Amino acid sequence: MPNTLYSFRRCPYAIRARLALTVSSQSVFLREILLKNKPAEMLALSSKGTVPVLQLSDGTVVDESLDIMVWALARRDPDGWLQGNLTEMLNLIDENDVEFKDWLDKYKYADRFPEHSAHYYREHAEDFLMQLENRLSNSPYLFGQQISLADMAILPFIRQFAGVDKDWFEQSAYPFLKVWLADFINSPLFTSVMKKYPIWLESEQQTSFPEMP
Ligand SMILES: N[C@@H](CCC(=O)N[C@@H](CS)C(=O)NCC(=O)O)C(=O)O
Repeated sequence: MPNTLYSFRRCPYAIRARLALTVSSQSVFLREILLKNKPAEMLALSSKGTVPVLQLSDGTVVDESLDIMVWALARRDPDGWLQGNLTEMLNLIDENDVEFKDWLDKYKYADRFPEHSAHYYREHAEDFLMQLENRLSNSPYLFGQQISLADMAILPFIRQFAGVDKDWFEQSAYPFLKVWLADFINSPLFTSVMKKYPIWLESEQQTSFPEMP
């Protein structure tokens, strides 16, 4: 059995895993799932029930998106995503995954958090955006002249943030961040990982990912 990835197209964690698997040319069987109807096979591998989940052919289960990225890049890292100050990168990713993600969820689903307004949640999320803008005003990517693990781990979340209120984002004061995001969204790599796949059903044929050209 080849490596198998349980994934959900729009999930930013699953997107970052697919980005790393693709750039490092690690082929997997892709199982597109529905979060509201998770397959028993996936829950048996990882009971916490989050995507992405990667099952390796030797049976090892990797059920954290960042671990999947690092696993793939450790095997092949043609664009040098792991080059640079890894500790600092991991710190920034952690800030994204813990604090920023929390504000992003509250901003996105503000009706579920009526204690404060969407505007309030967005302002808190903006602390992180300002930090990124500051970095990007000094260099084209978060950690210098080339794309790194940090860019690819964080970009899917900034895309989600921008999509909550596109008009607001368009007029916001983050020129460098906007270029960084637009370049990512228009890249062949991002386009390739956002291809739509039918929901995986047990009886179905396996879908290979990434697709070979
Ligand atoms: N720390 C996990 C978080 C993954 C995560 O929270 N994924 C979301 C979807 S974006 C999920 O599966 N949520 C479970 C659910 O909605 O039931 C990782 O990095 O892989």
